Amino acid sequence: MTGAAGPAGAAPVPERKPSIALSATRAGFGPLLCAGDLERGLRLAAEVGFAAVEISVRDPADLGVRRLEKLLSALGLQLSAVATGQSFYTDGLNLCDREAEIRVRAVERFKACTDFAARFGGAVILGGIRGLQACSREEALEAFRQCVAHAGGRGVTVCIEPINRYETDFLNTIAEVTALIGELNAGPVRILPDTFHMNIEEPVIEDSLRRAGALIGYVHLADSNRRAPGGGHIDFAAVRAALDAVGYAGYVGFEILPVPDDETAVRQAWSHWSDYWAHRERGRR
Ligand code: LER
Ligand code: MN
Repeated sequence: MTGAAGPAGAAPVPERKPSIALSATRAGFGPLLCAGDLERGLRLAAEVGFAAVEISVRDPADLGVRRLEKLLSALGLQLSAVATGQSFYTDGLNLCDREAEIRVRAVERFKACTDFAARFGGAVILGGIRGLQACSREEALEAFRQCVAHAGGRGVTVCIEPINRYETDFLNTIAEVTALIGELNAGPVRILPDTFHMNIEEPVIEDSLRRAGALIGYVHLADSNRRAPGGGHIDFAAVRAALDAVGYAGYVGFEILPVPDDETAVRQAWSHWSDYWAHRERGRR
C-alpha cells in the first residue's frame, strides 16, 4: 500500500481510509448512525466523502445482500467491517454464555456475519458478542477458536475489540486481548482499539497503541464522551502519531453517537478526518 509523502526526510505516512459505523436495524447499542435506515446512512456517508462504511448487523438474514451490493457499488463505498454486538444486545447470543447451547448459537451467528463480511471483503468484529463471561476461559477460547477457524477459511480477519469494564467483564484492555491472541494461537486475528474504551481502561492511549503495534487490524475513533472526535477531551493528534509510529495502514472507523443528530454527527466525523488525517492521506477527496 502506498503512503502519502511525509515531511522531507520522514518516513511516508501509511495510507488509511475513513469509515463510519451504521446500523441496518434500530439498535439498543447507541453509537451507530442512521440506525434502522441503512440506505440513508449509506447515501449520507458517500455524499460527505467516506470511502467505506462499517455495518452493525443483527442477523445477516435480515438484509437484502443483492440490494446492498448494488447500493455500495453505485455509491462507491467499501464495506470495512461487519459488527456483531447486536447478536448479544438484541438476541442474547453470547460467545461466553454459561449455557453451551447459547455459545453454539452465538458461534453460528458469528459465522453467518463472517460469511456476510466475506462477500463484501470486510473484516468481522468480535466485540459485544462476547457478552459477560459466564463460562470458563477455556470454553470462551474454544468458541473464539471456532469463529477464527471459520473466518480463516473465508479470508476474513477477526478483529477482537477490548471493551471497557462498564460494558463487559472480559477483555477490557489492549494487553488482555494481546495475551488472548497469543493463547488462541490461530490466525487471522487482530486487535481493534477503540479510543472511547481506551480512554477508560488504558493509562496512556498512545503508549498502548504503540505496544499493540502490528497487531492492530482496525481502529474505532470516538471521543471520551462517544461523540465525534473534538466533542470530548481525547488528544487525537497523539493517537494519529502513535498509529503513524507503528505504520498502521487500515480503516479508521468513526463509531459515534447520533448527537445532536445523525447527519450532524456524520459531518463532524468527516470534518475531523479532513482536519487531522486527510491532508496526510489519500481519502476520496
Ligand atoms: C462496539 O464497537 C463497541 O465499541 C462497544 O461499545 C460495544 O459494546
Ligand atoms: Mn467500538
